[in-house]
Amino acid sequence: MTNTTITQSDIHNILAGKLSRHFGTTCEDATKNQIYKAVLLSVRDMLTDKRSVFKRKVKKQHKKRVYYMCMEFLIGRSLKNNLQNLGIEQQFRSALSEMGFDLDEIYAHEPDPGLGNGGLGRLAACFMDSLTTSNYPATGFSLCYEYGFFHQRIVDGNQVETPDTWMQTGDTWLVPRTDKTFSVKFGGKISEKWDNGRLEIINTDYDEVEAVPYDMMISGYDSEAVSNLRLWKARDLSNFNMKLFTQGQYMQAVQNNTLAETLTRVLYPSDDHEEGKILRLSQQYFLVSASLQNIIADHISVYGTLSNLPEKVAIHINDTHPALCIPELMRILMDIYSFSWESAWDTVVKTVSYTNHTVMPEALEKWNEDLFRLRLPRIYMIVCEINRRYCADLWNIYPGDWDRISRMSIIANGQVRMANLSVVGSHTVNGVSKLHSEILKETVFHDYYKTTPEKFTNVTNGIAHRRWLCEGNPMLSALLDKTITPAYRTDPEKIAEFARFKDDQSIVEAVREIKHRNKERFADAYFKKFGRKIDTHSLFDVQAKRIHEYKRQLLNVLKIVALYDEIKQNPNISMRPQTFLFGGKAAPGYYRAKDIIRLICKLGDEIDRDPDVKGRLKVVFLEEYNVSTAEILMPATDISEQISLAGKEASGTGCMKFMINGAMTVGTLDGANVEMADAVGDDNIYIFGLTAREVDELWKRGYHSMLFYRESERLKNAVDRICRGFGGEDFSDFENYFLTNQNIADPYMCLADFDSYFSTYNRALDDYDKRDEWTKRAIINIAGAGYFASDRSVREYAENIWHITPIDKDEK
Ligand code: 26W
Repeated sequence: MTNTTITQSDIHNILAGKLSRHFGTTCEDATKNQIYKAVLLSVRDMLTDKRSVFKRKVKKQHKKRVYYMCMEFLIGRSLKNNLQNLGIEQQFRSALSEMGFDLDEIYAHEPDPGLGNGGLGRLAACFMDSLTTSNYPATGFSLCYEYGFFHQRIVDGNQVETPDTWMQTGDTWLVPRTDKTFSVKFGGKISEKWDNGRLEIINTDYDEVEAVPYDMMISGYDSEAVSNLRLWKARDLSNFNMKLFTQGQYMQAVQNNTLAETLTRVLYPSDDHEEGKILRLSQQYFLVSASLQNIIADHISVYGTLSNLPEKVAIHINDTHPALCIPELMRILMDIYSFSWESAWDTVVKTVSYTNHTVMPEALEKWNEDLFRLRLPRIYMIVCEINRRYCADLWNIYPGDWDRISRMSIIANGQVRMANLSVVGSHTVNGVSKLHSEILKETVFHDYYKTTPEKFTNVTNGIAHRRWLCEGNPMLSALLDKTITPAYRTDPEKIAEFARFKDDQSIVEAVREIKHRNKERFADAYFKKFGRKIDTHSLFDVQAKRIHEYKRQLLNVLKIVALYDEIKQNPNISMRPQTFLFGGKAAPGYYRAKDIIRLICKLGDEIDRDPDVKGRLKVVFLEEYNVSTAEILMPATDISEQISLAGKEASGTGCMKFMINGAMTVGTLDGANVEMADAVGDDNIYIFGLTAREVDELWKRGYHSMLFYRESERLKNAVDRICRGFGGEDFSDFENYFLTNQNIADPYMCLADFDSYFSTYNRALDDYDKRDEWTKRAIINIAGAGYFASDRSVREYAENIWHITPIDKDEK
């Protein structure tokens, strides 16, 4: 799509104007960094203009709006996305080239802001893209972390974390709105005063922090909407000690290390276990309180009343991290707008909905009750009252059933349970894949499901296919444009039409050629960055995701070691050249995950050193896996590893990105894999291993990894080989991990699934050699991926949960 109303010379003039006004320079003299900033600022201006038109329409049409609250938005780079969405990439490319600059270099200059850990944050970013493209009135709320997700360096196999200072060049997109600040209060004392029959709540001695919004505009593809992602930054309101100042201690007067200075400093780099840190709780309240004050002020300015809040506002809490929305909205409605408890509660529940993204018990948030009370005294009171009333209701439904009531209680054993609060305070709760939503109903939320079954639903995740296919794989999307027309760009389910071409030899060859070119593109980028080569004629087998035991990078390692062992036992064996690529970061305090990285690296070194391998196997650990790397890695992939223990991966979204780029999935029946298998049929996906139910049964019967170890010679050799170590590095601890740990050996059942995995992978390897058949399967996967677009996911949320509609384009 090209926007024909803007020409190359318009862009030239805009850039010249920006360079002159902002940097006092000209197109001839500008540095690359000045050009980069001028480009970003020009695009930002265009988005601002477009947004004000859109905002006016939303207001005039009295549209219901959705506010998406999430502690993470992993947006990736924005420039290319914005230029393509606005249809002005070509004009920018030509105007810049005339000035002697290459647009691709400008793209590469943009930092990749790591405002998220992984799946949850990336999903939020994909949803903003789809909501905007589909013209829904949507706003995202998050925090403006000064330091995003850490950068990963690998030093001699060890992960070393360095700070992500994305703001140095990445803040150009941000528009500070110092006119729209709110104040957030922490701690202090609460007292109650009756005034004219009305209870007044008085908070004294609190710490006050100012929340300053930094806005990032989100463009949509060929749409009228421009959405806003509002990121809150903490600023100190009281950080000026006048007493010290008048004593002449100028530096000390401003050197107060207050909460405000640390609040939005850094993103918590862990998505696998709850740390229970007070700073994290404060971050969550800061996000929630500032955002809600903002939502309420906007609503009042349009409608002058809060009585219609649920009809005009939907608030979504993305996982439990923003769950304090529930008591905070109660506080605002009761303490500021004099709502009764009953009508405040009715309003809250009708407004708020909640998505769960994990069933891992250690990731479920629980706060120490004392800490919670100390930091958020008024919120604590409200949560207690929500809980008292809820438990009283439960008592009427389940008289005498103490066990059940204590399981469902929001506060118990000195802890405030955020998942329980989220379920109780929301009108709808959803999981992120069919299987996950069923598991929620059967396990984590079983009691609630039995009590209020109508609350529970499913929305299967999706990806922004414009970023992950159109932007990341321009050759494949050009082929789709040509064969099925560009309509799939805004109507992704149209990709299904591509299946018609699976028997067209010229298309089969074109798809294969594109895969090869994408491998070359990736190998070039890798060589430029690390100075090391990858064989582009080898099969690319990729596992890219956070490093976590349940995702089972270790199962993949066992497979590679077993293949290596085959070569060692028979050095002349014929084996197709394979490159195993791993990417992902380990939480800094997650010892086992870091050891898995070290294992992968050292195995890679050992294989590289071994002359017997003769280039047939190579293991690569990709340092610093992030959104930008993923964009070029996925189009280059032949086999996508989605091998979590069934029942553990809520959905997975990486699997969808690989699929839409024509990779074949080797995976378990977990998360979205189940629906992917339904979409393409068993012949076009490689499914192996225990099902979620079988895992459960085996667990209950008693899992003994040793039995599997003893039964399979190949597995035994692979485990033993790891335990013997590589190149002098000791990995003997894995013997304890896999086999002898008294607590529980092999907690994610790698050994139970190994044989099935190994034989399924080998079947895929054989199929890969039947080149046309393989590419036909790739075409079927591409064609089947339309359902997994986030355009479909947000439509389901809009229609079934938020009850919002797109703006009416024709109305002014
Ligand atoms: C306690 C800290 C913490 C931080 C983040 C706990 C849990 C999280 C996230 C909810 C973890 C997460 O990102 N979950 C992933 O969400 C994706 C989007 O729905 C799913 O596709 C992944 O399967 C799920 O692991």
